[in-house]
Amino acid sequence: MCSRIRRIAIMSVSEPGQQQSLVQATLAGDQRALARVLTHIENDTESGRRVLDELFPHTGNAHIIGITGPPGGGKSTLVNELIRHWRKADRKVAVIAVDPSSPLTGGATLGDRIRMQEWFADPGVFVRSMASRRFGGGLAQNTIAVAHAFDAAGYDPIVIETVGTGQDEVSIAALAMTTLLVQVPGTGDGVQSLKAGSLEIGDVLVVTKGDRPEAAELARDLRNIRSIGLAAGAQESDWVVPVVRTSAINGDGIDTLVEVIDDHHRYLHDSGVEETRIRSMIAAEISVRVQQGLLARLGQQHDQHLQSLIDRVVHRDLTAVRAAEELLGGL
Ligand SMILES: Nc1nc2c(ncn2[C@@H]2O[C@H](COP(=O)(O)OP(=O)(O)O)[C@@H](O)[C@H]2O)c(=O)[nH]1
Ligand SMILES: [Mg+2]
Repeated sequence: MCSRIRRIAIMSVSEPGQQQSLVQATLAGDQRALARVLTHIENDTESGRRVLDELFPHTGNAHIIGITGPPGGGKSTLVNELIRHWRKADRKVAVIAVDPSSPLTGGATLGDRIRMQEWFADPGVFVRSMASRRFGGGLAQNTIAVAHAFDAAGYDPIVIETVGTGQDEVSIAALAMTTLLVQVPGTGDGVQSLKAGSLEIGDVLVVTKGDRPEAAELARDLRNIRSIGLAAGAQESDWVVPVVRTSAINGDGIDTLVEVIDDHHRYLHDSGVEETRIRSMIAAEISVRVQQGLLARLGQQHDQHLQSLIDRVVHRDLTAVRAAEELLGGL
């Protein structure tokens, strides 16, 4: 039943005229059209790709902000506070919440749903949850394509929330212009447990749950780490990574965070770093696609071929390195 409905939805944009009107409606700010477009793009259908072709020339205007940190770290709560501020300034805000949970739950936690209900009736806010599918909890594969659709539809800023687990943090930093790295006080391990280099991806360090007693100390420690150069900021040497302590309970630090996010955007622009960053974001996007494409092709390769290579490796006749070379050569 489900797949039949989906097929009908896909068919309905296969006509060039219908596709054109869906694109026009999306560009004009029609949320229902946008929702359909997002589904096509998320499913990476051919019509989704065509719609993206049409929308893409209208992109490049939004500030794409990544927010990452541990699960339960207060990211969604913080995003909710940021939305409130941006709405006061009459900005159209999109949020893409990438969740590692199973596709069955749609990626959103119950808490997220309740929180986001606040915006249900507000046409200036669009929240989309995406369950990360492959690559062990990494960025949902079409996250950035979804961000492009929001961009074309006039949303600015666009926030991508991801749970930070090693590699994801790096990929969110590669796909966003400004990355907020969330650090949580009171988890009992303070800054000692920080992995070397794990702070480097943040353009802004945010100590959430700032109302907790340990928050001030964590913020101080992070400032110290920054001053000895361990958190020198992403690639740019003359941006001093701010440490901002926020609390969703008493509202502290949210104004400052909004300002700091704007400062970073302005800095990227004024310093000329923006262009480099945009190029590396595009490079990251292409490389994710290439990886996906290669994996898909590998999967399609005759299993027989793979099995025979495995046999040879089993018999020490070939190294896995050479087996991989041979598979890649056949792509
Ligand atoms: N004390 C305190 N708790 C918070 C704050 N922000 C979020 N929380 C709580 O932390 C939990 C996880 O928050 P959530 O935003 O869903 O975290 P996420 O998984 O990082 O998105 C929830 O129970 C929130 O109520 C805060 O500023 N102060
Ligand atoms: Mg969340």
